[in-house]
Amino acid sequence: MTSPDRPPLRVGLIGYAFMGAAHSQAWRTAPHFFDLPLHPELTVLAGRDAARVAAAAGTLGWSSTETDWHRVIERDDVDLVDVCTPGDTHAEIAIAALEAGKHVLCEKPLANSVAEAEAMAEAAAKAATRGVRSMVGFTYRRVPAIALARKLVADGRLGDIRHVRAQYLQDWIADPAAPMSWRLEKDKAGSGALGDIGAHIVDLTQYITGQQLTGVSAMLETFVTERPLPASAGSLSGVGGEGTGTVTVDDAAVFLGRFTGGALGVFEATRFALGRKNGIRIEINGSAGSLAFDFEDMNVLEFFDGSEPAETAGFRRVIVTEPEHPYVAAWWPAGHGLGYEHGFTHQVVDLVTAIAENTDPAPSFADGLQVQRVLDAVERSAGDRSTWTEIPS
Ligand code: SOE
Repeated sequence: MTSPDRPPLRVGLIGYAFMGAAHSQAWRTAPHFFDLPLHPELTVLAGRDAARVAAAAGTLGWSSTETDWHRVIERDDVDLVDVCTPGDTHAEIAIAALEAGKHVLCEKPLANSVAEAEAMAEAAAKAATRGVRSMVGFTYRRVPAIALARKLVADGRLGDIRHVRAQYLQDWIADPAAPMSWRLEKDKAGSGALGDIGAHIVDLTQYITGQQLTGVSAMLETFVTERPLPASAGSLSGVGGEGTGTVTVDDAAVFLGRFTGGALGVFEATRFALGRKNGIRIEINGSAGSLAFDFEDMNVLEFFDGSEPAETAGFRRVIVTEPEHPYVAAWWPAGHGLGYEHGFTHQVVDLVTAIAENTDPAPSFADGLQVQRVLDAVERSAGDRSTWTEIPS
């Protein structure tokens, strides 16, 4: 529990859809379960539609509202700007906030292009010299089972890493009748499954292994190119009405990668894995052991210890709910488990702590830029058919 007499950290949130709601829950909850060095205050929520943002502020717990994000940055009762908008506005908002001396939390992927991400990382580095901090929102790093996976690799329990196998499987647009949304428009989202969910498995595999991707070979596919516009023209996505819209992003991305330590990577990010809802599956095979994770069973990490005698060797299910694991002691007794929203709360805990300690939070905008460079390499590789070897029929 954070004492109410801790110095305040006054937050301005921009955007109130799925991510805005998840971030609001985290800002509200973190001070009730963790003893934070600063006390977050939900000061202002910004959105374009006055009536909708006022209703959202009431639901999500924000004290005031603005209909222009510039006002959030101009207010002297805001210390931190939390960017939960589509990717086409991340750079403009985050850079303006940093230059105004506001700390920034920005949703992933950092930007819609490498050029934008470079400008954001440069602004963040400059701001850091003035004690202004920034973080990009790769929240799955903050699942205790992922922290354990990273620790096992760092402690050498897997030996030399040979294989990294990562999938992010969803199916929310597998039905061709699923309507258009901003996530399906390149000028708003930057890319489709690749940036939205592929970014997570790029960040996670690099975080767990401590290695970075040095090169990729890729394929992108758009299975459904026309979709019905949402019935209501005023939908949050900003598109709507009669007729159809054209999908201008990938529905699925598959790519091979090589890591700095020599490991081979196989990646798949798709919104067409019918039956899979939020299946982040990672398996890492090393010379001394292996591990496997599935977000749809997120409190468990499977671990194979290669030093076990053959008669008892096998993947064992570690239930990562003991208080020794990061964050867990603040929540429930062993075995009761955490959920999707806890990663966002842990993100707030680590960001607030870094700000109070005057240190740079991780993942930084530089980390977000590196992921953006991987996404860009995937898109360039997918567009280059010269490396594709046809099989004669
Ligand atoms: C995509 O549907 C999405 O909402 C991602 O944008 C989020 O980053 C992920 O946490 C859940 O799925």
